[in-house]
Amino acid sequence: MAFAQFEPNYDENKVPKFIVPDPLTSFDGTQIKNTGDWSKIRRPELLAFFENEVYGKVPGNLDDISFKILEENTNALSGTAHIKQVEVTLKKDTESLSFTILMYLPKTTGKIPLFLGLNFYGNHTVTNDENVIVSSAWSMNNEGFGIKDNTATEKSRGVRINRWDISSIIASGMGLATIYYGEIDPDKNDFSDGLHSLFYEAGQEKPKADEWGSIAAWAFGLSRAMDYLVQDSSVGKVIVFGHSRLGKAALWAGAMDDRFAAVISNDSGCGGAALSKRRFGETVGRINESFPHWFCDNFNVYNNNEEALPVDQHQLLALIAPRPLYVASAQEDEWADPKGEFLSAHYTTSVYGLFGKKGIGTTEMPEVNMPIQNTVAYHIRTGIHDVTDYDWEQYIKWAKKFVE
Ligand code: GTR
Repeated sequence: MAFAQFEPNYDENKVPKFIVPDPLTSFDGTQIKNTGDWSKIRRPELLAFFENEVYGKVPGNLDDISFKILEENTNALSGTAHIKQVEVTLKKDTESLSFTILMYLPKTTGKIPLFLGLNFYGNHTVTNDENVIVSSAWSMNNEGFGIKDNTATEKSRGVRINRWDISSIIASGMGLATIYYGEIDPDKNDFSDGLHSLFYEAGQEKPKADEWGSIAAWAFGLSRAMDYLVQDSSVGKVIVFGHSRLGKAALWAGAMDDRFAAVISNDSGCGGAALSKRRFGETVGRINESFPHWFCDNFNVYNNNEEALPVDQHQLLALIAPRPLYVASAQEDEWADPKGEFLSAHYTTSVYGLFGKKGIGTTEMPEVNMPIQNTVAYHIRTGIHDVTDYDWEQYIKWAKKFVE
């Protein structure tokens, strides 16, 4: 069935009626009344569901991981920041894969809290600094960014500065670590390259139905970056951040790996923060048709069949509890269903409540540009699907409450 032929629904009156699966009722009907039962019964079964039916599981363990500092400069950003480029190499049998973490740290002493996020076009696109290495990994063609033949060049240096407010992050006393997602797994429906191929059995050409798609591979990359960050003595708490498809990856990384102190989803939409059962904007069928490599093949069962899902995305978000969680939307980003993102954050409240943490009690969406910043935070800003200085301003303000 070609889901792309269906007109996406943007009419609130046409949202189907559905029951929001209760985070505190287990699949066999057991009521979850305390954090012990949440951690022992409910959380593991939800995590297993998302692992086997949505994002797919990692099929094995690496043999080795190693880190190499490629560049270090204590006088970056006109002398205000310390920059590091660290190569992470993953090994499995005879195969290996490397990606580079670009880090900007304020020149302060002590452990620096930082945001860790994947970027879409290469580390060199988030800065004008000429020392930042231009990735040689597969890149999405983009004429405006001077990327053709899937190869990045000098021309794309700095083209995504607008999405990474590094100077405000540094001025706040926090740092930024970023990685080009294409170095972990190229974003195309082809499983011959990237992380997946390291784990194949003899003769295998693509992951099995319950094995990882690209989102889970990007999330795995974030966790391997975390393996480095936890042993870097200058790094404190790490907040995993992501926009759009990379917001989906940040959420999955945060759910799987509790070393991430907090999680930020910026406009992550379908398969991210938004409730699938609302079928508003992008739907499960649409996303699986447009991006067949993002989720595991088992997720196709729910194409145009969201009512059959025994879970919804608020339960992915709840897996992050009791750690701080920020969900953000943009007013003009209807494709990502801002209301579905908001409600999803709201429906985690009972789980955060078990831990004595404050979620979002109301089902009423806040006005635009009026953030709610509890342990669970939410804002909808004016504008389009993007990451803006306004978004960073909110994330920094919120993060400062718990990182020190
Ligand atoms: C869109 C996709 C969304 C979102 C977005 C992005 O085409 O339908 O789910 O992930 O791409 O990553 O920018």
